[in-house]
Amino acid sequence: MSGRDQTTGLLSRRNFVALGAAAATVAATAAPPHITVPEQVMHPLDPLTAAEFARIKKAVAGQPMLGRRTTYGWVQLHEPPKAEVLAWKPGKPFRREALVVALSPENRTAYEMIVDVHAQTVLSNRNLHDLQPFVTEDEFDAAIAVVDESPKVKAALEARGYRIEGKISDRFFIDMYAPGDDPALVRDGTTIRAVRALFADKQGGINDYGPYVEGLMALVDVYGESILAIRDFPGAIATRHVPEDIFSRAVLGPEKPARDLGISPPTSSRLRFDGNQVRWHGWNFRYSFNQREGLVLHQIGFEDEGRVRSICYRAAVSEMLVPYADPSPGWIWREFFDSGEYGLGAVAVRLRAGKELPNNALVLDAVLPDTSLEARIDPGRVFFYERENGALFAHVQASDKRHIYARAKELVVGYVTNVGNYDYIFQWIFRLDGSFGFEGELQGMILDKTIADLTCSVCKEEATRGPGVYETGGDQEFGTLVSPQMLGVTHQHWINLRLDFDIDGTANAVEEYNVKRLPPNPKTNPAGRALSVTRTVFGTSREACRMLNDQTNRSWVVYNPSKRSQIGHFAGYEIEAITNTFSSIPGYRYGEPTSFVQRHFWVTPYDARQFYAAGWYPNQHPEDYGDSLVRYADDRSIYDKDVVVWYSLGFTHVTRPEDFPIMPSERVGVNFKPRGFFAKSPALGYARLDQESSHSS
Ligand SMILES: [Cu+2]
Repeated sequence: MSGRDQTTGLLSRRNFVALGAAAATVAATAAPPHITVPEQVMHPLDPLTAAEFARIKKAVAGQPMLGRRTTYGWVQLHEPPKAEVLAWKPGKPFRREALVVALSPENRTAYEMIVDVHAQTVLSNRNLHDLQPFVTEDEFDAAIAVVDESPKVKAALEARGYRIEGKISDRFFIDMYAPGDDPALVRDGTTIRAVRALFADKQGGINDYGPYVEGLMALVDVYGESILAIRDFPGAIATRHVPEDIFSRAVLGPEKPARDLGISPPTSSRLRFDGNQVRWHGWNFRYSFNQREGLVLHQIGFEDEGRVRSICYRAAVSEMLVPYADPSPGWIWREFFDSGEYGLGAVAVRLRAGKELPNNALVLDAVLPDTSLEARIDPGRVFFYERENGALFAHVQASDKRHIYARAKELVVGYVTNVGNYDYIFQWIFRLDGSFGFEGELQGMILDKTIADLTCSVCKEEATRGPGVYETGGDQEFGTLVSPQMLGVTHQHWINLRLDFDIDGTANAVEEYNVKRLPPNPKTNPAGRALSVTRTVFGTSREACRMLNDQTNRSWVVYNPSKRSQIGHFAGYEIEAITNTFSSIPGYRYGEPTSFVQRHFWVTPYDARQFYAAGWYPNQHPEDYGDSLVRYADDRSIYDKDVVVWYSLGFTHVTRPEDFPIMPSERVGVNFKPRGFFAKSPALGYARLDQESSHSS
């Protein structure tokens, strides 16, 4: 985790344009011009602006516990209480507060402050003691410098046979991580804020992620700027050149032509922006971008018979977990909380229309603070594009060749977070039928373990003995050989989505649908395939910690128990799994911050402090850390209450040779479909009707 985007722009007033005006002027060219976020605060949920960051900086400057080396790791809008936002009317004043997390190396601790932005005062200040905010860019850079100058690290590398002329970083990519678990991280009962360095042999190539020096790691005391420990476990060395350089045509092979699908109408011409509010074919929502979560959608609603009906108050990726399957000492600590350890928005990078994105994409900048609390423009962080996705519906009446049809046009809104070797595109999909969804595109480079083997060992056995059952073993037990000496280690990716549903108001409920096959009966079920549906309405949060079950086609419906249609149905939205997996975290660990991956579905009553599935500070969390979803899911009622749904979306990555040196994108997703929300599908209005003429074939 250290490949960060360096293309941040300096902030100047001329860089700002009002988004609505600029969006209207985007021409149908392949590369739409750069469009920045609006500077004016128009709504209580708008992200902090450059002017506000300047006020926040002044507000915290006088805090006595801050020193010369203080940096600001995490600064974002502290959202007003939900009731205040819902009661607010345009033109009325509203509160502006910021969360400011300051790191104080002098005091070896961090502080969490709430700042009144208007009044320029600090409302509260909490010493975080043993809680560690996510690691900042500056801390990684400083730690790299410490490692690079360490004679002990150099000696450890040379002891493995490497010759190092000049600096360590001339030969090795010093790859930095949040440290995970390690006994060296706690001294006299106190947590030492640290990062962990690994070493990848560049082998003279451009790609940072060459073969790792297996088993060698350095822990760096971040506040002390010193080596805390060197972990040197036995491990193989890549004795040959590894064809991992993804920036080399010699590795990729000859370039193949790809047909350009042509320029679609620019998405910007179909979107209606009013500040950070977006409207598209009935959909109506706000967006913001922050360091922890990246993109956040607010107040998602749908226009139905002339008024916007609320569906979801807030939707964002609340946490990620990437647990690796290899139990050896070089890998056992690898259980990454990508949000709580790195900040998904802090490590987000730019995507470009006509390059990584379709050429009709609209790409917007974010304004985020740097570690000295100066605002900067992070270009191209949020994208919007329309795409075709097959049929919305279609029918041909065979008797007279009448057609009814519509194509499914979708709006895609997302961002990409670059957590070191992996690039995750997280995007929300809005559809004409009133459904929406979340998709993850998992991309980048898998983490490889260097081993001695040159060929697949289990394949050799299978080739010899034929049909039978085989287990992977030896050095290849926990991964797939993807290239000679390179083992792509098996792992999982878990994304937790937090969706604060407000279906036609805040008082909602949740029920589970299980499809039941009735027992065969000569009278009541003569063919044996009768199906009925069991509906279970949850009473408490604890009851609603649930797993998917494809044996019963399980799904969940969030609904408004006071809002029923003419035919008696509740207005609801159904959570429908597209892809998912089992959890590699075993049952005996239930209760830890990782537990959000041990159930796919969770419901909690709304609580203004519960935003993240592994809590606010999972990085180096202490043993008594109780701030996580598994603890939020208690005996409180979730019936006819303001409920929050948390959905864990997993992918088990049994790596393939084709994932090396760069993996083709893996897709994961979940859908949210109206169930009883509409009297009839809003898709019907898009129907086109015609009839084939008699002489057409
Ligand atoms: Cu993976």
